[in-house]
Amino acid sequence: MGTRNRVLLGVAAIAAVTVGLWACGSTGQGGGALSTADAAQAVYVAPGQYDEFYAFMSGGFSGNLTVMGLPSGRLLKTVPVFSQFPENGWGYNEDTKAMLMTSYGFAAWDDSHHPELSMTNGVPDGRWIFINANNTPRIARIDLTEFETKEIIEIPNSAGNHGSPFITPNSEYVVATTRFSVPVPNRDMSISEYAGNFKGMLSFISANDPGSMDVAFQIIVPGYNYDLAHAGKGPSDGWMFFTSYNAEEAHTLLEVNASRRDKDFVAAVNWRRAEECIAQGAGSMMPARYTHNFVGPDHIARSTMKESVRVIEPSQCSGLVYFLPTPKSPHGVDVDPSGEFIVAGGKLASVIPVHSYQKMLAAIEAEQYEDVVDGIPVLEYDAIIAGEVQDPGLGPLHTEFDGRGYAYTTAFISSEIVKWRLSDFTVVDRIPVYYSVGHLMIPGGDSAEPWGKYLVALNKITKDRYLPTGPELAHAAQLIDITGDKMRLLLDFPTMGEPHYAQAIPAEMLMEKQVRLYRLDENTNPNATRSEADTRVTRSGRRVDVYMTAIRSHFAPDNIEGIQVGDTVYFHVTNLEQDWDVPHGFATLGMETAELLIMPGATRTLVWVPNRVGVHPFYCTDFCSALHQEMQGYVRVSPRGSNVPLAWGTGGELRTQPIAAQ
Ligand code: RUQ
Ligand code: CUA
Repeated sequence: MGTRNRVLLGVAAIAAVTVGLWACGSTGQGGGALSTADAAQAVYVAPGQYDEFYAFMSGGFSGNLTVMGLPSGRLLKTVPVFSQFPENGWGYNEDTKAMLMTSYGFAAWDDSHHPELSMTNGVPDGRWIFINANNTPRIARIDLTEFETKEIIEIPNSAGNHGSPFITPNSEYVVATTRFSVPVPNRDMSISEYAGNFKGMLSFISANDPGSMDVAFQIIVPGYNYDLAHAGKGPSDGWMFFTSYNAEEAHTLLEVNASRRDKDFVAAVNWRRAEECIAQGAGSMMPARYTHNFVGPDHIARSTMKESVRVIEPSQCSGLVYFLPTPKSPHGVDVDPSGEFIVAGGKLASVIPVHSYQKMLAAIEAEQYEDVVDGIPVLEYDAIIAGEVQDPGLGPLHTEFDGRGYAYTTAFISSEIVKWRLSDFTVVDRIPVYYSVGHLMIPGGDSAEPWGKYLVALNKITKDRYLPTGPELAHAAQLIDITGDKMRLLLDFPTMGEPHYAQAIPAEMLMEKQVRLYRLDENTNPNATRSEADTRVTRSGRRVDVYMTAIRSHFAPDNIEGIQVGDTVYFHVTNLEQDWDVPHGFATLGMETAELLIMPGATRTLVWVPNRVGVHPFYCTDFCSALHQEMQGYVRVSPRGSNVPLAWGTGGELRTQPIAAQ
């Protein structure tokens, strides 16, 4: 046996031991035996072949979205959303900086949790995907013909935008909940005055009209922690269900103080009723500053500030909100494909409670209330419960559906996926996952018509699953085949950041409509240069504008003189290519920002303030052609006040702008 084989065996042996250690509490059964060869076959995508699904994985604390292929688990793209992304200049260049503006100022980072595909008739339609920013509350819309973030709306009166951006069946709204209740309006007050003064907010954002995302209305609710949400569908279309915990209204050591009651609430909101009440004048406009950022047809992002938002109190609109008592500190709330069952994952509960939509309606009709809180009726638990899933694993969190009558719930503490039957709430299979699974994702698994072939477990803890890489390990996803009676583990694959949640859609729904290039004759960017003949450099006081083009394999101009230390130099670079997959990059020595990466036919602007005298090379950063290494240029930087005239050119004499004209 060669050394290499011995090493591999050694690694395998260690892995086997540590798996034993970390498979804490998993019940051991399940995971229908599958040979390695069978599993490999099931996930193998031959060279040149495509994956069956696009999977959109939230980037978690990377703030972005990653696109992976299923079943291969291959990384296809990172779409920057809420965090600056130096790889393509997102949030660094002049054209995209405005996307990261908030009412607090420029936010370079956020924490994204839940990608949600746009829907038509309760089924993902592949137009857009939305994703939330948790820290500075925002929702983004990403266009799925370009895989680019096009719009971001900030959510006022909110803090910790966790239960977001769950979508209604025809994309009328995406929602946002405040995980952290805060004073509304936010003001200087003692934290000890929490009870009664800190409020929750359930926000409905109109989503179906690109360029016009806005907070349609907010519903003010008691000061609990609002965690997750899902829309009703089919018969329950028109309702949105939100989990809450901390009905104790604790403001310190929630670990203990928010776990005292044995039930918290699912808030059921009748959003059609909200529309009626608003039409009749309910609610009022409250001053609130929040940004709306949008990339226009010229590919330039602009940020505008909104000044007010409509807020409704449940007492102003009867029949708007009901509380469904739910054990215990519920986390996920998921609605089955039929729209009848509302499944809540009680982190500390020993069963999975399944509420019935029909029973809920009947209980509302019969006024079967056990209490009323801040004008919100609390329905009787026994009147609305359809059933409880027994032995669901420890720490049930999230549930998705396969469209064939089964539900799949993650159990965080016992590290397993539990499969149960919707007809009788009986557990029929379970499979251990490695380790500590949060969300799971079945393509279309929260929709009216799941593509129930695969399940992806999104695990929080990796430990020994991959080659160790120092203290920080990539998060681990696991692909599971759910086509048979027994779930079968197929593949482990690493992910970027923390993919809290993911969604997936069949490849054929997106691949044909991908934009391959931007047409130069449709480039409306005011700084575009559509031909080399138009390239130029202008000075106005201390500001210099360089109108530059890039094409295989040169920049025009590629020699520039007459720049002075302390000038503000705008490089407006247009990529003249009209061919798929030929971006050019741009970077210059000593710049204090990220590169430009310019798609074919597009224009991007980079700002540089040279701070020392000398000749500064610039170059193309993306290997675009055989002569990519020749794709370079020089900027001469002279001392401030120098009499070197502004001059530029490519391949010949420099053209000069006389000093007098400068
Ligand atoms: S959740 S911590 Cu989606 Cu289970 Cu964010
Ligand atoms: Cu252009 Cu490399």
